[in-house]
Amino acid sequence: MLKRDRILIMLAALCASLAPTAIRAQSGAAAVEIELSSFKFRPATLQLEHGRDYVLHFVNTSSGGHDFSARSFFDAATIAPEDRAKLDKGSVDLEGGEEARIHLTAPAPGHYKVRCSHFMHSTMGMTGEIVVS
Ligand SMILES: [Cu+2]
Repeated sequence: MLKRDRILIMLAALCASLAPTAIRAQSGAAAVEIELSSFKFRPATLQLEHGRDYVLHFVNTSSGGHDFSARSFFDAATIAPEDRAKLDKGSVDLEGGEEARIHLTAPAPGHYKVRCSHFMHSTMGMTGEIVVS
């Protein structure tokens, strides 16, 4: 076998081993828009499918700060490594007008609570739920 052919075969094998990751990254990840405002999440209930890839796009449309605090959900989900730093103790914190995208794979089926942890915001109705089925 020519040395060049061996190199080509090795390259083909390398590409094959990398392909699943590349496909997953470009993905069939479903985009989900979540608006944070004073004092609600829209939608208030997110319906996700266990094991499916998502891009959660959080947008704070108000002038004040809010967060999307869902520790049990984010702890159980598989968060893309490049997005892990956007979470602090299971919470995405956004100043007024800010947005963030988190790529993740939905965790085990269940009901996961969501709230804004800013002072009094959940009392004023800023709560929600993620339902994974
Ligand atoms: Cu809030």
